[in-house]
Amino acid sequence: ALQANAASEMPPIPDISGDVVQADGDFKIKFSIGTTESGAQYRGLEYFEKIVEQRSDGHIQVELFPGAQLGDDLQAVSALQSGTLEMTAPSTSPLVSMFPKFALFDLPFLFPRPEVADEVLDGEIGQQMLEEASTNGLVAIGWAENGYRQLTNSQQAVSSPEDLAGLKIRTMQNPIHLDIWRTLGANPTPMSFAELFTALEQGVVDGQENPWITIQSSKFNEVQDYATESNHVYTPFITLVSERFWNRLPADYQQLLREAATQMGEYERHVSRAMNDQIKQELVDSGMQITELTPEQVKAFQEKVAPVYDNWRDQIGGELIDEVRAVS
Ligand code: EAX
Repeated sequence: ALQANAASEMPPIPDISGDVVQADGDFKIKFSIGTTESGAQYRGLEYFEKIVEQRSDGHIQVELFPGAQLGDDLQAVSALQSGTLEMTAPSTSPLVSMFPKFALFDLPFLFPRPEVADEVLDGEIGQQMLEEASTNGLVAIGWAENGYRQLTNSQQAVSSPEDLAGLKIRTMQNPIHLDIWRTLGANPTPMSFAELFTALEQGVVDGQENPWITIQSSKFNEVQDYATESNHVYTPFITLVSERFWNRLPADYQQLLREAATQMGEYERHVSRAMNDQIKQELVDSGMQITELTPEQVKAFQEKVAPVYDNWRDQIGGELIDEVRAVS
């Protein structure tokens, strides 16, 4: 069982800077996320709530719904589209069916360091992606991070692609992730995040992959004995607003939400990274066996999974991939 209370050791929520924004009307934002209250994402949302409530002088109220209680990533997005939910921040991966270029972020081993992800997300490419995702009833206003994904399973230590043979791995609802695990020799199956804990507990799947902080905050370590520090994909969170709600907001409040989303994204990434090593250690302390890979072992995964780049190059755009690789 989990002992340490990670939340208490998270970097504190910063003070709010910025003037009060005067505009007409009172508004309520229900903000739903898939990860639970003890994760970095929720901490970021608390900061967002504080900024928005304080700078709107209480005229915008934010209510937080963690742990997929209002639905998983895809369900929350469709609630935004129909206008029954105001905000959510899903992993980009389940949205690839709507925004094909988001497949960029699912390419294995694309970002060698978090700073490269920052440069891409906070630069022109990230801006273009936000604009492209601002359609179909959605307005995209910022980036945060889920982070580097790590493999866990209930069967055995994994240090090579060969060790994956026959392992049933849950993936996000995303065709690139399916391709990755098939190419590596595992037996992947897509599944909603909301169903994942039970599926692991009941042995419907043997394993899954998520960042350490999400593994801990969802208690997957209680039903998974083995983990591999694979860092195989870096997953961003994208901050989305319902377009129906957005269009009711005065422009000054729209601008306030944009600023708050940017500040949340910076802070949440800081929290996520500051917590990463500590949480990995807490997972070890809780009894999880974590396999760290040597550079040669990482290379074996990278070489085996390389064909995935060719399979998705046309959909993503070769130039875009080359541009990102040039940043690295
Ligand atoms: O909202 O589905 C998953 O594995 C993710 O971590 C989820 O997007 C979190």
